[in-house]
Amino acid sequence: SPVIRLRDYQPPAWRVESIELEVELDIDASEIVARLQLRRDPAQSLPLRLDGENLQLLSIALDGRALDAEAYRYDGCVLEIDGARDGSMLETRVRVRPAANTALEGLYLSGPRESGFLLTQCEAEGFRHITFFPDRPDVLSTYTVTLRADRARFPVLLAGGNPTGAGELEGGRHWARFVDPHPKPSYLFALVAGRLEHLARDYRTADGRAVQLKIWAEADAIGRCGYALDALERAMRWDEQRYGRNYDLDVFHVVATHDFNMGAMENKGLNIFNAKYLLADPDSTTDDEYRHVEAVVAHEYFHNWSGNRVTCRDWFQLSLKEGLTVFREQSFSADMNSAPLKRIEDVALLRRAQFPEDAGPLAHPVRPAQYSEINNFYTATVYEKGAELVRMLAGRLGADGFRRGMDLYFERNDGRAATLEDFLGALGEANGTDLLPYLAWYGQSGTPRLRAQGHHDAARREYTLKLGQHAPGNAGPSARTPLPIPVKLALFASDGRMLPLQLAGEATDAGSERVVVLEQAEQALVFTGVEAPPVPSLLRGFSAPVILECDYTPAELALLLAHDPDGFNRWEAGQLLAARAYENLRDGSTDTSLQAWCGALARLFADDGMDDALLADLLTPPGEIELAEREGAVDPGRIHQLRQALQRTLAERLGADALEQRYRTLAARRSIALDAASQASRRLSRRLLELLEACASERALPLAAAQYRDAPGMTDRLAALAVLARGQADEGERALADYRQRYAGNALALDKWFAVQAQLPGLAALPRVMRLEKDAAFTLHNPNRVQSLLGTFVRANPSGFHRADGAAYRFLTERLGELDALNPQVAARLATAFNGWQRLEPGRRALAQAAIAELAGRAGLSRNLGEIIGNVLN
Ligand code: HT7
Ligand code: ZN
Repeated sequence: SPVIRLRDYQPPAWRVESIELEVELDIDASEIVARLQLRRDPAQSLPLRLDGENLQLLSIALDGRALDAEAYRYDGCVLEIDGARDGSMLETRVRVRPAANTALEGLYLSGPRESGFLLTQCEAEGFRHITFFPDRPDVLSTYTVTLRADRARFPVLLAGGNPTGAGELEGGRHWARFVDPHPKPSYLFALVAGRLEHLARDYRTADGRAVQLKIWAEADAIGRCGYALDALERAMRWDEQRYGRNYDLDVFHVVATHDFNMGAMENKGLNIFNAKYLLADPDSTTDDEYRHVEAVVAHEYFHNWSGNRVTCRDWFQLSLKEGLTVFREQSFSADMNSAPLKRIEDVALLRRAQFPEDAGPLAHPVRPAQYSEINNFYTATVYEKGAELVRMLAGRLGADGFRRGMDLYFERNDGRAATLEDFLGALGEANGTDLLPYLAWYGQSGTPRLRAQGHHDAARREYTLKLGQHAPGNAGPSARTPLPIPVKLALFASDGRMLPLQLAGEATDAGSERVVVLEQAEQALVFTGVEAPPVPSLLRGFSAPVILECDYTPAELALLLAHDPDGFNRWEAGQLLAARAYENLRDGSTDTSLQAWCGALARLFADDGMDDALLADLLTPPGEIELAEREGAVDPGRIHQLRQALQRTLAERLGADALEQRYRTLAARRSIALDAASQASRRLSRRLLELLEACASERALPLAAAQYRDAPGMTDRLAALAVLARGQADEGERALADYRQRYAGNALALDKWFAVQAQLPGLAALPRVMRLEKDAAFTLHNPNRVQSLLGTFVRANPSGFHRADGAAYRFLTERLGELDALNPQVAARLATAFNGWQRLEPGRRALAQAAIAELAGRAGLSRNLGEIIGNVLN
């Protein structure tokens, strides 16, 4: 399939000033009339070419005259039309088949045909599945949309924009019209039609606009939309206060669907959400999920400015909207919850999802240079690493400078399709500084390494910190120039005090924390007035997305773990120490990391002043995926066993009695309250139960059984279920059966039932997954269900998926074949589980390679799956 390259970008030869859409909605066959007001770029002479896929062309007219068959050509992808001029009006009429659309791209049916509703998904290139159009983000048009449908079957008709009229038609049909005055690209178009209920709230923007907020869901779910509505209001206020951004239409609709390929979609005025990120109630939603709902609601809302008002020139600039919006979402969540915990969560995700992506055959720059299927580039690199790059820029400019830069960016690019250069240019110009050196971060793949080495000169009372950077092997040719790497740092005395920082040659001291931007390959910092060898705390708050190489001793890490007031770096020191402790167990090496880690945590465990949630995170060693990143020849089964042994050692050091006692104290105050302290207490209680499971499962299992029975909400219930399921006794099966029955009608809760079992470690996992596929509730047609069972198994259960006999590799390729025929986007995402196979130990590597090669050799793979499998294999 053709490769699209950034360097080949050409502005559109034809633009569409305005579009009028008339849609006759029906489950099996909907008809769409589109009238495009065309503008030709006088500098180009290309014929009019419109994208269109899976469209049955019914009629076509140019400037009011039906076109002869010779005047246009349609090859199934592109419609080429002769005779169009600047100012021409093109009218097409097409038919599409929503109920047969299993790819969930374009116009499709969510739910059963008798009761489900119709909706659209257009990003990235779904609009071409609805009508003929230049389906690229730099063609911005105003939209007038008229929907018509049977009133009884489709009582609610929605499209993005302000409602301008509605009425009855003959034969029980009705219509509704929407006008969106803000020019937008086609990927932001949306419509929804069906039997939906809503929850409404009046909102007044800071600049005085009265807005109706409406959340729509099916009748059985509307009672679970209140939390999202509150979150939306918080997000709108926050964007006004933090960025001075106001909402700009009279209505803002949000719709929940159970059938969605991604998390949510920021269509102008009509956001559509995967129900998983919108519905929430204590009985079926965990604390983590509540926070995700708040974050995703905010993320999609924030896109109204970072994405919609200022959109992307082309899909290579995807991180311009996604990295920026993730950063905005992260800042919002940090403000609404705990900032250090949020930072820990975000960095843990980066390490779990983005670092492995960046280290393997799917690595690509935040701004890729080429793709064959754009849907494959909605990646952790574009989103999460992209957000880290914005965070570095924001840190570099400071809060006021960043706000000034963002104001200029929005002002200058409002109503435009922009580039990353526009973004860096505005941020820099507003601050009288050149940020273009940061562009290098966007153009290279791989995670850079930062090397730090300290030397103390007692006689001179000086501490010299040498910093150096090097690009990883896969960074590409642009990696020869050094990157600007902001290193936030502090120095600690051996008693845990932070030292004042005085750089040689600088007049004033700069407090006890500062940011140094490493701009060369190497740089030495000399701190004066340092009496004794200090312990450096580097990259505080994870100030740059790099891998730090620093030869800390176990005692130095233990000191940071005990004293660093930067919550993130404290956790980081614990993670490093835990990784070293893991190596102690793995290699039988004799350094003192294991004792240092356990000892430091035992002291924190006994410290009454510790925050429960931070303590829970500190008591959690790096996950199996992160540990695998540090290995040469990966044996996931052994990593699992060693990590279990590490947890057992820690748990024994803390003591089963102490764990149980603390657990019981927390259990006695169980509630469903969502305040920070209640969430923190549930988080710690879960961790303590797991540690008890590791060292004394005979004591943990009865506690888990009682917790499952008495849990006031899903957080406690699911935590207990996971422990019971791992315990494998009858009690576990009984709890699973009870849960299955209790939540039979609740799709999101059932997803968790599948996921808990898909995570059971080792050889038991594959047969369990295959048995679960036969459950009446399992289907390959629903992306959430596929993710909960198959996605969890292949991506979050390394010891289960990477069985030594390779059976799970063949299982996955079989399912990928079936899934690809239904939904190529979902198949391609699942296939990324093969990423990293080259680093497996030889036996598994050969089996994985054989399975992937067999799949790659099959005829008829989609472009989505074909590209991922082709890249993974190489
Ligand atoms: N901007 C949205 C991306 C999205 C998407 C992309 C491809 C296929 C289906 C999709 N659904 C949503 C999500 C976001 O980042 O806000
Ligand atoms: Zn987004």
